[in-house]
Amino acid sequence: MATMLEEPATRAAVHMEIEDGLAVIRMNDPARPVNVISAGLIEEMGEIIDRLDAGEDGVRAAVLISDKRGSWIAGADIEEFKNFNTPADAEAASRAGQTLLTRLERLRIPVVAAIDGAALGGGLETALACTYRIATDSPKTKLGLPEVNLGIVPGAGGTQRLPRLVGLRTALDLMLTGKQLDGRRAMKAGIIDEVVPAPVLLAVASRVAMELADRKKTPKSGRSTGSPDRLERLAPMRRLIFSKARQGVMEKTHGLYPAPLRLLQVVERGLDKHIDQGFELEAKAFGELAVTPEARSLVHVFFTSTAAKNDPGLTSGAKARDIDQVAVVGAGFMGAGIAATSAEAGIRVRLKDVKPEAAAKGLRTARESLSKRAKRKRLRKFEVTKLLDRVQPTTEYTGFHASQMIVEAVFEEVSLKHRVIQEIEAAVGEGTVLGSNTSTIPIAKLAEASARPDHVIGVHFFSPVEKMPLVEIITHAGTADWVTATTHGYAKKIGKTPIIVNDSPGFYVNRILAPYMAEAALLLQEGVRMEAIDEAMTEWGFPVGPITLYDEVGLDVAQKAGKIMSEAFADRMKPSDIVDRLVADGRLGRKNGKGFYRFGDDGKKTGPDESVYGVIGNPAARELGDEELQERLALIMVNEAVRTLEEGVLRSARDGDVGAIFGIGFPPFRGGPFWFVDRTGPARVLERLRALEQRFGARFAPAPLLEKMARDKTLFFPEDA
Ligand code: 3H9
Repeated sequence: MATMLEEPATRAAVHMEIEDGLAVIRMNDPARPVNVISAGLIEEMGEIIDRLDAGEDGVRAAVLISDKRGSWIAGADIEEFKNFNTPADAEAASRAGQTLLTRLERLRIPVVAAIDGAALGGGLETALACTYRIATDSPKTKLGLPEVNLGIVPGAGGTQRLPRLVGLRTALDLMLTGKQLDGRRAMKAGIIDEVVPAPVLLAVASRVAMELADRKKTPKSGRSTGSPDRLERLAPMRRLIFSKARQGVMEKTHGLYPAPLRLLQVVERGLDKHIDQGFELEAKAFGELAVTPEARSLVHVFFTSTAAKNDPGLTSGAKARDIDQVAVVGAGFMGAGIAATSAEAGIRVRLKDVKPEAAAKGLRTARESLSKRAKRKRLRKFEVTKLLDRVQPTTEYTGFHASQMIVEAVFEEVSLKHRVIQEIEAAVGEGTVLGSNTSTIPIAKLAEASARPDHVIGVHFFSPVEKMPLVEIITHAGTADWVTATTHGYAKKIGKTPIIVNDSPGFYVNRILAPYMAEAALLLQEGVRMEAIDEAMTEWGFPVGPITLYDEVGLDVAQKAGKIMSEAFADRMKPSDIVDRLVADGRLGRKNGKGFYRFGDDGKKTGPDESVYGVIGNPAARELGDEELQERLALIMVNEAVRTLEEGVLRSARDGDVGAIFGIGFPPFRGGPFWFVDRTGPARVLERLRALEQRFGARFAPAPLLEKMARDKTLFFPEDA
C-alpha cells in the first residue's frame, strides 16, 4: 500500500514519499534558487535518515532526487560561511556535514543519487555517500569539488571518499582544479555509475534502487579507472604523485593559496588511515582554512561575480529581449571567438567579413574552437554537426534582420566602424541591439554615426574570447535600458560574467591597466630588469607580470592604447617612450616572435631578450626589492580603480572587483582592488600613496574618495567588515 508522508509545511526543503518499499527523497528548498546544504537542511535530512534507520514502512531502498530543475545540490550554503568567526565554528560545520553523510552511507538500505543539475562541493560529497550514482546528460548537470576556489577543502568527507573511489590522480586533479564534469565525463572518471536522459531519471533510479536492494545489481563506478589503482597503493608511487602535485601547485600559485597545499596534506595523511581518522584531518583543515583572509576574499569573489551575472543593476525595470541569433561583423580572431562562444551557448550566428576568404577563415577558426570543446564534452556526432552548423559565414548582410543582437568586431578605426554601423542599420530593423567590441573608442563617438543611437552599446570581449570570463558592457549617455538589459542577458547566456560601465576612455579594465603598464615601463627605464618586474607581480599573485603582458597583448596594441589613455589622463598616464622604441625596432611581442622576451619556434617564451636593454638605452643595473616594485605597481592600479568609481565610470565597487579579477587577473585571493582597500584599510592605502606621491610625483596622488574614506572611516563593503 502506498503512503505519502509529508513534512510540516514550514519545513519543506526535503520531503519523502514512500511507495512499495521505495523511498523517494525529494529536495526543494523553497527559500533558495538552488538546493544548498544549510544547517536547516542537515537537520531535515537527519530526521529522514532517523526514519529510514528505524526501518519506516518497510523501506528497502531510497532515491535522492531534486525537484528543482537543473539543480541537485550546489554544495554547502556559502552564505553561512560568513558566520564562521573562529576555526572551531567552521570545523563544527564540517563535522555536522560529515556525520550526516556517514549516517547516509551506513544506512542498511541502498540509496541512489539521482542527479540532474549541479552536484558541487557538498552536493557531490552527498552523492559519494550514496550507494549508486546516476546523472543526466543535461548540460546543467555538473559534478565537481570546487572548494579550493573558495579557499577551503571539501569538508563533508570528499577528501577521503573521492580518492578511495576513483583513485588518487583523478581525485587530486578534480580537487586541485575544482573542475566540473558533465555526466559523461564524470562516468569516465569513475564517479558516476550511469548516465540517462533527464525525463527517465526517476524511473531508472527507482528501478536501480530496487535491484540493488534485491542484490541483482552492484555499483560500477570507480571501476572504469581501475581504481583504487594498484600502482597507487605502492608507497613510492604515492610519494611521487604527491610530490609532483605539490610542485604543480607551487608553480601555479607560488604558495599564495593555502588550500591546495593543505588539501594534499589531508589526502596524503588520510589515505593510510581508517576513513574516520581521515575525516578528522579534513574537519580540522576545513576549520582552519575557512577563516583565512584568502578564503574570505574568495567567498567575496563568488558572491560579487554571481551578483554581477544576475543583476544588471537597472532601476527602470527594462526587460531583456531573448536572443537566439546574433550576427558578428568582422571574422578575425575576436569575431571568430565571439561566434564560437555564442554558438556553444545554443545561439545561431551569422559571421560576416568583406572577402569570402576572410569569412571562411573566421568560420574555420570558430569551428576548430567548437570541435575542441565538443571533444572535451564528448558530444555525439550529430550533436557536433548541430553545433558546428550554428555558425554560418557570409559576405553580405543577409539574414541579419533575424538577429536580436549584432556585434561588430572590425578593425579599431572610427571611420570604418561608422560605415559598418550604417550598413548594419540598413539591414536590421528597430529592436536589434548594435554592440561594438571596441576596446578603445568611446561608444558615444560610435553612436554619432547611428540613426538609432539608443540601440548602440559597447560589448568588450577579452582575448581569447573562449577562455576569458569577463564581458565589459559600456553604455553611453543615450543607450536605452532595454539595450543594456539585452546585452547583459546575452553575455550571461554565453556563460560570461558581465559588468556594466559608463562610457569613458579605456572604460574600466583598460583604464586601470594603463597606469600599471606605464609604471612597469617606467621601472624598466629606471634600470630594473624585466624579469624582476614580472616576478615581483607573479609573486604578488598576478598570473603573468606586466612585461610579459606587453608581449602577449602586442606592443603595437599597447602603444596605441597607451596614447589614447595619456591623451585623456595626461597628468597620470604619461607613458615612457620605451614602447615606441621597441615598436620602431620591429618588436610586436609574441605575435611576431620578438618582444621583450625571446620566443622559440613553438611560440614558447624562452627567456629575456638582453638586446632590449640596448634598444631602450639602459643597462638594467638597478635592483629594487619586490616590495617596492609590488607597491608601486599594485597601488597605482588600485588608486585608479577607486577614481573610476568616484567618477561614476563604475557603478559599484562590486563590479570593479569582478572586472579586475576576471579581466586582468588581479589576484583573486586579494578579492579585487576594492576588497583590497577594505582589507588593507583605506587609511593605510592613503598613507602609502602619499609616500609614493612624494617620491615620484602626481601620478600617485591619492583618489579623493580614499581621503574621504580614511577620514570618515568607511569601507566599500561595510557589510562584510
Ligand atoms: C562546500 O560545499 C563545502 C563542503 O565541502 C563542506 C560542507 C560542510 N551557497 O550561480 P547562480 C546562489 S562549498 C549559497 O546564479 P547558475 C547564488 O549566490 C560550496 N548560495 O546560478 C545565486 O544567488 P542570487 C561548493 C549559492 O544556475 C543563486 O544561488 N559549491 C550557492 O548560473 C543562483 O546561482 C560551489 O562552489 C551556494 N553553494 O549556477 C558551487 N550556490 O540569486 C557554487 C549558488 O541571490 N555555485 N548560490 O544571486 C555555483 O557554482 C553555481 O551557483 C551553480 C548554479 C552552478 C550551482
